[in-house]
Amino acid sequence: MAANTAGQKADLLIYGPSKALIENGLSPQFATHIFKSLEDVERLAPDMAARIRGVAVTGLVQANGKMLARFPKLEIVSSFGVGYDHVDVNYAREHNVIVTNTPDVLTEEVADTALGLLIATVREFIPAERYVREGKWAGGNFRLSPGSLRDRTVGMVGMGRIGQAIARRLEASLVPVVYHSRRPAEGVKNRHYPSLIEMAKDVDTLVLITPGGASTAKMINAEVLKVLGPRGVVINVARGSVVDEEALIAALKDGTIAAAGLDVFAHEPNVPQALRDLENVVLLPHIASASVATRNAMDQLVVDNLKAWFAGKPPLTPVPETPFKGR
Ligand code: NAP
Ligand code: 8YV
Repeated sequence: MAANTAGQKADLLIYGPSKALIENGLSPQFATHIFKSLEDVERLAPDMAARIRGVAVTGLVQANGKMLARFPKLEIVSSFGVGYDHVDVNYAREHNVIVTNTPDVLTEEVADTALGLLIATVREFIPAERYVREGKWAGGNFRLSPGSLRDRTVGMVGMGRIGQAIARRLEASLVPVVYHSRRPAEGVKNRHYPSLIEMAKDVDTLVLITPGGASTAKMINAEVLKVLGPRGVVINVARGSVVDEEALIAALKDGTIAAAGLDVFAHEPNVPQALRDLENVVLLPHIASASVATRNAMDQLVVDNLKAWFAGKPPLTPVPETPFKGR
């Protein structure tokens, strides 16, 4: 319940970047304690930590087992973002803590970004735009792009909610799509490759949209890039950890692949100088879901999961590792 039998409001930790919608959404009903970083949380007094029953994680800040263990009465972690590799779900499961994320409300926005990033990368929109700004057009037309979507086959790495939304867009653009994931996706008719390397041999474009974490770490490595080949394009809207960044930089430099479009990086917000120096890569600052409307919907879902839980209802969007099994 949002209040205990003595009528006291439940104590919640709001952890991560400032979010007015989350703070204002929770503060009327809960006793909220706002901490921005792991270092801040470590300074939280033990008697206060002992009262915390819920955590709102407002961005990509680490909620590891050591941090969560500070809260012995913790019941729920409501995390912003559909990806939750920054939350220790093993700790949560072992301690009967529910973790929720924000699926679905961002799916179409992220898919839009993926398609835009692919087209910008293949058709060289960024240098073309710079050409106009720099007043060079009057001196002659911009070069023809060597790349085109017309002759490409996309191999999706991940074919979940967002992967399928990207595939729909590609197919509407008459681009053939196949995919790799550990199991065939239910109801999806595109060809499934159980082996990533076999798929990379058959396609020239990879669109990455898996979770981060141990099972996908550096799955796009030098071997995958080599078989993708010199026409190869890699679009990453998943997590930076999914790509071996060093191997990608080397492959972009020596022509092992043609180009990449990246929304995510291994050590955000730091992007290696070697990547920033390359012309054949389009770099975005992790903005795939970053429109006002979509981010508001994600913030609201963080709030609504906590409200539902403390009203005695099931959480709205628990992650598969911590399913709701009743109270
Ligand atoms: P989802 O519905 O859970 O789909 C995940 C897909 O990845 C599934 O097809 C899954 O299939 C596959 N997958 C998982 N682990 C894998 C592995 N080890 N090897 C191969 N495939 C694997 O999730 P979603 O809603 O589409 O979101 C996907 C991810 O996109 C998020 O977790 C997040 O990391 C990323 N994302 C990024 C942004 C951004 O701002 N750039 C925004 C939203 C989401 P199997 O389980 O059968 O393998
Ligand atoms: C967010 C994301 O930008 O949902 C995800 O998994 O990566 C993005 O939508 C991210 O959570 C940053 O806070």
